[in-house]
Amino acid sequence: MLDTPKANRLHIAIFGRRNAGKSSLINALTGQDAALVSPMPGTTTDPVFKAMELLPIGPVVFIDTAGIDDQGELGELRVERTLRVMDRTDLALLVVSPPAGDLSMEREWLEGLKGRGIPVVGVCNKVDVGGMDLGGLEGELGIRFVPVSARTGEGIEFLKEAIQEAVPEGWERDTIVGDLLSPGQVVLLVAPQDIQAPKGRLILPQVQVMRDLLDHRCVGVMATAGELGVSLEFFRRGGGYPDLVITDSQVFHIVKEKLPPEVPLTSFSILMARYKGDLKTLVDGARAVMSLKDGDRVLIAEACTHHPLKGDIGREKLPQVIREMSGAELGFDVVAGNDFPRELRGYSLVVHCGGCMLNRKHMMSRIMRARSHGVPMTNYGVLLALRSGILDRAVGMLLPSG
Ligand SMILES: Nc1nc2c(ncn2[C@@H]2O[C@H](COP(=O)(O)OP(=O)(O)O)[C@@H](O)[C@H]2O)c(=O)[nH]1
Ligand code: SF4
Ligand SMILES: [Mg+2]
Repeated sequence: MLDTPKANRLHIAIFGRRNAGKSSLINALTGQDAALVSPMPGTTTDPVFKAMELLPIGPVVFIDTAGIDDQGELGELRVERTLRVMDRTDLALLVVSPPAGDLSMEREWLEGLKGRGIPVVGVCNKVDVGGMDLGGLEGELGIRFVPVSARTGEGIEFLKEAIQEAVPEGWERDTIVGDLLSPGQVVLLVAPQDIQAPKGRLILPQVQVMRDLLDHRCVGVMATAGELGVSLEFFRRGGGYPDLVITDSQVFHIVKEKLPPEVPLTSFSILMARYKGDLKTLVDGARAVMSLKDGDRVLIAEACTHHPLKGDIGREKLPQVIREMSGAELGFDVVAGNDFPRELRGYSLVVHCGGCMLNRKHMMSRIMRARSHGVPMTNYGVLLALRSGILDRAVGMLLPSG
């Protein structure tokens, strides 16, 4: 992801007066100490663009608008600079910290941002020192403010959730696997031996992966598990192995047996979990199943409303799997469609469906809500990968180790 070109990163501009805590906030959000010491008086006060990873949202560029609140003879220059920043902003944070005092500058920024249709997340910083009337602030400026402390980290997960919810449509991760490959690399896709429904077609993840490979000028070769030997023989004649193998989870074990451990191997469902959500959160969530205790409640969430079928995965199969894996007596709630609860804190785990009908933004909002409530979250595919013992290998090349 570090290779994401700057232009493809979400640009988050941070507006706030000097000392509101803009630089500290960048550090708190990214967990890095990379932000910028306040500029010395007299040096340039041009906005600083910093490409960073905002986990788990993804690659972003923070625009630190240091010095943009300068008054006086710099007035005209300030307006000019502000406009230049706003032209490049996808999402804005408006930071206020005590004592709030006169809010004319904040109002001016807010008007400019709203006029451009840029979503704004209000941040009330330095809650550790107190002295801020949050309701009054929200009333004055007409937007919601998330109370945080960049110093102690309080509220930072809630702020990430608010940022994720404000991310404009269209800012979805737009690659499934192509970002891991270079043009010209060859990928072997493996389907189960007896390809099931739908007749005469491939299923959506297979089609999407193939399209993504082509978009990234990679070569996709596809076979069923039955023809795996022949396919690998084909590669061997060329002197090697595929650069990556992506298999259906059902035949993961067969594929794994035939591939040397150094050949990268993953599954369609793991790639889709990464594409739709945050793979690390989902993998950690799956592992949290092992620490469930008697009496814990688990939320199972499906994005579609359909009649529960007998043996339905969400209502019967999955609770059984989770009971077996954890060895605990658990309570289950199942929700479907838009009924994903606002409050998740009563749960010890959330298991979501693959979310093929949700866009990434929607799925990420749900993941961020679970994170800010401190509740582990996983999905069916990742959980089943853990149970069948394929998770470690399947996520090996997709997650930084550790
Ligand atoms: N108590 C407290 N101090 C903070 C907090 N955030 C920033 N500060 C302090 O406020 C001052 C200005 O912070 P800085 O990030 O440089 O503000 P900027 O000018 O908006 O970039 C520094 O002394 C920070 O240590 C916070 O959450 N709580
Ligand atoms: S996995 Fe897809 S089809 Fe199934 S409930 Fe979730 S969104 Fe709907
Ligand atoms: Mg600063």
